[in-house]
Amino acid sequence: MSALRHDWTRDEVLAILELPFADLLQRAHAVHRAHNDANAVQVSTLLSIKTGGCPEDCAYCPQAARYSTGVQAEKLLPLETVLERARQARAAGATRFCMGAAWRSPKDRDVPKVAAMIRAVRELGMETCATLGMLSEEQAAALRAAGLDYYNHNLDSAPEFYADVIRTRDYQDRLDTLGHVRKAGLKTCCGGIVGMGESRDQRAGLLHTLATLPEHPQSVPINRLVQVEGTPLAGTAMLDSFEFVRTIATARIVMPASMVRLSAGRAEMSDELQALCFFAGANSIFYGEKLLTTGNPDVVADQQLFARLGIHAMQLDANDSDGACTVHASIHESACDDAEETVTA
Ligand code: SAM
Ligand code: DTB
Ligand code: SF4
Repeated sequence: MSALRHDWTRDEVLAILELPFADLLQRAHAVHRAHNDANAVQVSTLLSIKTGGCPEDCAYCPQAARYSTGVQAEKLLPLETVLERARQARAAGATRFCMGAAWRSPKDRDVPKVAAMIRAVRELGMETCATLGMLSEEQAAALRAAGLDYYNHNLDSAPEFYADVIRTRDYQDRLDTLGHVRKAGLKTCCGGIVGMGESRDQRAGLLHTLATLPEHPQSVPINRLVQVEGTPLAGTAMLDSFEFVRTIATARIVMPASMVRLSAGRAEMSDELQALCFFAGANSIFYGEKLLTTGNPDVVADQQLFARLGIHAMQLDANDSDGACTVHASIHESACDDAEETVTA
């Protein structure tokens, strides 16, 4: 097993991203096997606990109030609703529950409400993740005290491309929040979006920044832009699928022990493309018909895909998440039952 490196140069990362496709995949898969179970994929469910009306200007985002995207602003969901959705997600085989809020940053009065959600979801034995915008040190500590496992805060793009996408807060704000999250003892979930019109060199720049943070983010979501009518990035040229796989493979090579999450954009991906992403080292997906506001593949399609690929849903380690988590139903068994008919049909 190779040691983790934090001294990657941007040129090295670009050189990996540019390898001949077969060489890149071979290398990424070897790294993946050395560090992870190559046939296990974690199943996470995402819930928007506070939708729309966001004051920020992220050019990709359907929840920014300033763009007309048809997303209606809603208040923070009640605890019982969140808990019910977490129970449903667990029953469907998810081991991780991620709560997202369309905030620039949480108000201090919101933190105890979200903390109560985290506590309740964790009592179900699920790993928890939250993404609520920028956090102060105190807010990060309060979420950790409630039992939060991961905090998601993406860098989104290379430093030099960032201002083409977001103007209402800068890259350093994001790095500062990540520092507060690490200081509180939370695991970081930090990645970005590709397909926003950035160059290959800028995709290398994003991966380089992630891989040279003081710690590799334990979780690295790679999103392919979901183009939503009304956002400034709607109509951007679609990223080549092989380029997307290259991004996943490079993330796996430079951050070998991190969870690399095949995140937004799966609804527009073929099964074959997703299979290549898993081979290249992706080991988590969002499961369930919706991401935050946009669509995701349906659950049966995902179960069948896992069965056809011989992939099983990753179980939580009882030692992880401070021992609070138990083993849950795998979607693999039900997927295999379905697969008898599906695969042989
Ligand atoms: N408001 C908080 C924030 O921005 O940090 C949390 C929620 S925000 C929706 C979480 C992440 O979703 C963003 O950082 C971005 O990476 C991703 N995202 C949002 N809209 C997307 C889209 N249309 N396509 C792909 N990823 C998207
Ligand atoms: C992340 O990197 N991707 C997820 C999660 N973190 C919160 C969000 C994807 C959102 C896609 C657009 C939407 O559904 O609104
Ligand atoms: Fe707001 Fe987050 Fe969307 Fe940006 S990505 S507009 S901060 S919800």
